[in-house]
Amino acid sequence: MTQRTKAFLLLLGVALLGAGSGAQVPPAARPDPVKEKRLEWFRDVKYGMFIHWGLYAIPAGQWNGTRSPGLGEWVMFRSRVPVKEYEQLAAQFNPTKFNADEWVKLAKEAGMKYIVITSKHHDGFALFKSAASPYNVVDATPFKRDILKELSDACARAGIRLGFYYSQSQDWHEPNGAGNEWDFGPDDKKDYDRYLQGKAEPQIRELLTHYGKVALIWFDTPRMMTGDRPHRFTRIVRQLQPDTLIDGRLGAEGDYTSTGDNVIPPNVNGQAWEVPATINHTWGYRTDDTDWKSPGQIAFKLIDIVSKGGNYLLNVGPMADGMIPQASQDILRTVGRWLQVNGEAVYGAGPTPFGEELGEASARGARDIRGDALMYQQIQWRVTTKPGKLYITFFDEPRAPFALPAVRNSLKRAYRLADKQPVELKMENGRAVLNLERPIIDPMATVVVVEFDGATIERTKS
Ligand code: FHN
Repeated sequence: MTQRTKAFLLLLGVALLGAGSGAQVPPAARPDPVKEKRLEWFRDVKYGMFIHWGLYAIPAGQWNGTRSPGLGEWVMFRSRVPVKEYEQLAAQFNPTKFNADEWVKLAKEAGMKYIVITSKHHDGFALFKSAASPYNVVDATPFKRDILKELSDACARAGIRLGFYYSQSQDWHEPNGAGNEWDFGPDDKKDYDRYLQGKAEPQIRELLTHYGKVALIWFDTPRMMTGDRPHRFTRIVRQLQPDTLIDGRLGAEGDYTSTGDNVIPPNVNGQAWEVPATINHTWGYRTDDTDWKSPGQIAFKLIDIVSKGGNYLLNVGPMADGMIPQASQDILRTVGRWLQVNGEAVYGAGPTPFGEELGEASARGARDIRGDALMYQQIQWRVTTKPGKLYITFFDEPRAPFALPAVRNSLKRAYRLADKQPVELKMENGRAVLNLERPIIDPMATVVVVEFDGATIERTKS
């Protein structure tokens, strides 16, 4: 990939964690043992599948023959479609090619360890049977099948964790939900608690009651989440399923931090966090967005995130017939094949003990508009760790010999993870150096394992 071979430097803002439209609320500084226990699986899995699916897959980025710019799932808002018109899409929703087992199989082949699906997005339409609102897939569509039930059963069969995205604040279908000011007037004149108590809170109860063990609830865009409102959701979650995680966009402290959409923080962060990200540019399907990230870009982002201590929640936007776009499937499976061979460097791996490979602060002390230092990102190599092992992933053929940062531990041996072939490792001027055979084994990403004495790396003081 030319980006990598040229080894160019990207300018990135520091402290992006928490930036972006929906992101917020860093967790408390002092570790809470109950929360840490809840988070154990989340810290290990590293890579999940986000699914944005709903009525918006039918117009797929157009309204009445006119292109509706922006995110596919925002078509109702962008084109100011009246509720009475938009809700007619429900009568057309008949995804006969939907097969929950196929979706779960794809996630597994992709190497993804958890799935999060939109149970109700901002348009207010629920992909599950709900007594709280008839605007749902079972009661309002010819399809009549409970998508979440089928998906949760398929996940249980395959042993993969399932979480539910739920738009708690914005609901453009409801007179008192946030966001729809073209049908219902200004948000500040609405009886918002009436909406919360009449639809959102009961639906969260339904999600936590009818679909088995729920891995997490992924709240989003916390508008008007003041006073006791977010805490009412927390209480429902904790009461019904105490192990269910709450993301970082409820409007009160959750279990982990959600970064801004597609925002990868520049440095290591020890708190639990997750990057929600698109595989093209939209979340919900749109016919005209075919600008897919390559498998190499996805692999880089995944390892970059893991090397900083986070999780990557990568989105697919199924089409109206229930199929996940073929391009998404192909990209995910290519990364999945790489993970089958190199997954040891990812799953359950800790962050880099170094940091110099991530980049460096701008020498001129440049700052972004929030006053944070800007950083030049390096993209040649990343490091992840397990006790006694360093995993060095090269995205470019490194200069030979490749000198590791100086450490106190004695280094025992080095080998390629993919085929276990030894890599020459020797000491030169007090630094360990690797001599990799050329060309490197996998130009997408080659992992070299370096085994060392002791459980963790101790840096040499400079
Ligand atoms: O408005 C939503 C958007 O449609 C999408 O669901 C993303 C996913 O993180 N969240 C909001 C914007 O941040």
